[in-house]
Amino acid sequence: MEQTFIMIKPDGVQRGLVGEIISTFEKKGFYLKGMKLISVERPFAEKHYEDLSSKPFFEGLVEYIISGPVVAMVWEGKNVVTTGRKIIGATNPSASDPGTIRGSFAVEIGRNVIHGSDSVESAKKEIALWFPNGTVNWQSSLHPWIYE
Ligand code: RTP
Repeated sequence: MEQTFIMIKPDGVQRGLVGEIISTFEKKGFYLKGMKLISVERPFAEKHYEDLSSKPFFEGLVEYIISGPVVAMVWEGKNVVTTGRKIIGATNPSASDPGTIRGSFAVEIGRNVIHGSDSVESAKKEIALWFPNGTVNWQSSLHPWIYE
């Protein structure tokens, strides 16, 4: 089953949105496969965002991510990468649809509460980076009222 990497950024943690975000993914029908509250160091944040290193906002982005603890999670389910991005909403909250996480809770692109992998390939890379020892080994029984 497909997996994605979701991170609640420091603003989401500080604003008390952790429970609501987890609840949104749970209620959708996805399964939580890994989770930790963690403060990351600068080199780690730079590694996570290495594809954006040439962007003018890179330094500010890294400062933002290391400014407080984040909640790193692995979620599993059918099409979880694409659907997870839809639940999160567009990168810039001014363009995020109402009802999405960013559309409901964010104003600024540089304080947009949450990250979600943009492809299955990036999800694999990000999960390996954030959970180098793997995730908890448990098998969720697929809910027959959610998965046919
Ligand atoms: P994310 O990786 O956080 O899920 O975001 P994304 O794919 O929707 O957007 P991406 O282009 O990969 O940018 C990563 C994060 O960088 C910050 N950003 N700031 N100031 C700016 O113009 C700007 N552009 C992007 C955002 O926090 C974005 O989520």
